[in-house]
Amino acid sequence: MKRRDFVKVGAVGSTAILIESCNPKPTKDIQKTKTLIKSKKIQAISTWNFGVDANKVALIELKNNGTALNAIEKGLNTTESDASNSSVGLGGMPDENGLVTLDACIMDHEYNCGSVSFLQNIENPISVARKVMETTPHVMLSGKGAYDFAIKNGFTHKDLITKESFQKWLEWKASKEQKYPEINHENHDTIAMITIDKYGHIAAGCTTSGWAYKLHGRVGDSPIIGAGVYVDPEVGAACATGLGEAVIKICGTHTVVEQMRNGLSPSHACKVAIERIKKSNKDLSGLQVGFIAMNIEGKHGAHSMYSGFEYAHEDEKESKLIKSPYDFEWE
Ligand code: SD4
Repeated sequence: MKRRDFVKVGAVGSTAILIESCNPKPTKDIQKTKTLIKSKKIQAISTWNFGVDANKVALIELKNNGTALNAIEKGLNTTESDASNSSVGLGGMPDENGLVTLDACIMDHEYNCGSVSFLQNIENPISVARKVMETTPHVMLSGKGAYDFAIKNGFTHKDLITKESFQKWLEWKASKEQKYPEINHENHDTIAMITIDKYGHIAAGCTTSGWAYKLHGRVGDSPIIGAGVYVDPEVGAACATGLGEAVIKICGTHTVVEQMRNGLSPSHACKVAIERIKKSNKDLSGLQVGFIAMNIEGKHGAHSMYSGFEYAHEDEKESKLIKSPYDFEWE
């Protein structure tokens, strides 16, 4: 063998070894996780008071033996298509240019996830996110690419701004200061949901038009896996709402899930993430963030920075709105 050939073989050989050590052969560990889910009690939790209606739709799906993932999609579609809700999908508050730009993501019990960001003119971004997850090798599509993908997959182009939100935007545009509205209990955006189905599978998702009057092109935490939503079938799931910039900085929902892995209850885990947000932001005024979480035993909880955050819970017995524990009073 010539030296040149040896170098060639050697290089290929070492690359092969390197690739193998970076990507060890799949073990049975992932399969093990499927049996770790302890609760088969069907239930849904979701953010804010509009979560009540979304949970209802999710529970119908779950009662009909539907999957946790279908329940997430159908539940969140309800809020997206509700024009009276000014913060998700149709009727969502626009950005500074008067354009409604949407973020959404979805994740199942096998670490599969899909997401869209900065998507315009599509009413149901959570369904597009699911399509990304199920039909492409990617996790996230953005902007025009996400829109083209949606149209190619049968979604229809729709004008999402309503007369009311356009009027409010005109008033904001005419105002001297053009300040961003604070995200609080009167002015909130995201619907995020966690479900468990009768097979003991857990799933989560969220969908939003984001921060009203944001800079054109701004993307929040909601389409970012580990920030707006995270699911680990060995542990549980978490979702975030509130000021996305603060959530991204601490990988919010991943942080919550890791705290549950360490043995904390869902609400305690959410509280730890809020503590991190306190540490990582000098100015906490108006910085509302709320987390919801559910573990694989089906226990759920929440914690927020300020008062006013609530989440909806529904199982086969009842539907209720639960006030989240918080650290500061919203004044
Ligand atoms: C965002 N987290 O775009 C979203 C907004 C939100 O309640 O959740 N508001 O930053």
